[in-house]
Amino acid sequence: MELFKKILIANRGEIAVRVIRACRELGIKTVAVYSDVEKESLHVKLADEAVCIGPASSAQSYLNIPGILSAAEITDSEAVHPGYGFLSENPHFAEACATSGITFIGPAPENIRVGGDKAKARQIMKRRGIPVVPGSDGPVISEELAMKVAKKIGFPVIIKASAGGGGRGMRIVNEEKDLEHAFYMAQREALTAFGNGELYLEQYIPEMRHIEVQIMADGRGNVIHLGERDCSIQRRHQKLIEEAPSPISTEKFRKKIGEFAVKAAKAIKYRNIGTIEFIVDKDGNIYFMEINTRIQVEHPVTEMVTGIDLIKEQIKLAAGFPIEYKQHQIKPSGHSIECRINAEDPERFIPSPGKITFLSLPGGPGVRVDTAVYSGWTVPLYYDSLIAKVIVHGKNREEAISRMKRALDEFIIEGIKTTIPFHKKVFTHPDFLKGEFDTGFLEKINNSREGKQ
Ligand code: MV4
Repeated sequence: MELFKKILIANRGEIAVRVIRACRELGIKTVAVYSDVEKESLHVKLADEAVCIGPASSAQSYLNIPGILSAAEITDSEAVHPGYGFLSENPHFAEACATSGITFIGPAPENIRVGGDKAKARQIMKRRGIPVVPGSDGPVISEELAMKVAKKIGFPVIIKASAGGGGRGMRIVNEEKDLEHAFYMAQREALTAFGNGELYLEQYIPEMRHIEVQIMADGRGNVIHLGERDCSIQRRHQKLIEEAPSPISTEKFRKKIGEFAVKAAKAIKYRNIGTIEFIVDKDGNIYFMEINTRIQVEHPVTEMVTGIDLIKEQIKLAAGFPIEYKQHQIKPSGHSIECRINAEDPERFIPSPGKITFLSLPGGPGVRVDTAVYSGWTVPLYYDSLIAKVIVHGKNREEAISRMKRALDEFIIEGIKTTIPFHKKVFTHPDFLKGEFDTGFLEKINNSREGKQ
């Protein structure tokens, strides 16, 4: 078996640069694709070749399947890495790559389909004996069925979209009289956002933590997990800070959640790397939530504590190599935290694109910055506002926190607004420092701040 000679990266920004770095280390040539407004972007400068695939709008460039496949064909690329977002979880794209004789670096189209059908994934896991939050068995096809299920499990309940993500089509329902309206609102929202109005229902778990497990599967029956990440610090369903291990984790907890994750991956005959997301309630009960069938933004925290390069692993798995680790060899060491730095107003979280007039990045012991920005580059307004990820590693959580505070202080970014001041505030909050938080943390600290004014 051989690795690929050349890979096309069907993405932009920091993840495109991250993939180029892995390819370089593996001796693989790289092809960047870019839109009209990204000629001067770093992924274009760092790749061995670059192909313009269309105008600024994502729909006509980074989401343009025929354009990307043509670029792969004219450059003799053997494989395509989709990064995250864009076409990374599009089963049609994975299939179209295969049809064109190009390896899609990711899971099988069938794996992507299950990941995108959250009601079905839940049903599969429930039947396999993996704990799920009490709720519907598969989709709720009518408001009447939703009411029947809700009465059985008790209020509050949460209605979620089968095709969901990003909180769209999601409704918390506190009492019986609100269910009918919420059901139709959620259905309409899901239909508008995803072209699919299918819904499912779960008991609402207050004070939940979002904890996910990185898994790796080689399609030969070998599945291992690389430990958990705690992604509970979210705002409007956008993760802002992630860490590994979870502050609530123990060896026993990791073994348990890890075994659930491996079982979930085996249940759908998963291959390549992926993430199993769980809800953990305040008593530590673990429930399957969903499967993410891509490399995730927060993958570096797992890399920092395991020493494993997840992008290289993705590439090797896609080329057909078996996993070269045994579960017992995976021992997370120390603690890692990531802050997502967005080009946004830190108070109101509205985008702040524009020219970066001066840039100086943090460094030093235990600090990693994944970014595609440079002094003089203009942040385009067309794409998501993530401009850098700062990832720290320390021997324990305390050291990781002190390194993150230092790194945040070292950043100098002039010309645009960023969320760095927001992160600095979080890193002084006593509950965050104690590791005592849940997915409601940011709303809570915001409300208490407003309450004082
Ligand atoms: C939940 C939940 C409570 N119970 N599921 C799912 C996606 C993630 N971004 C938030 N999700 C939640 N799922 C059950 N069974 C609470 C959340 C949740 C949330 C839901 C609605 C509005 C705001 C929220 C903020 C954090 C977490």
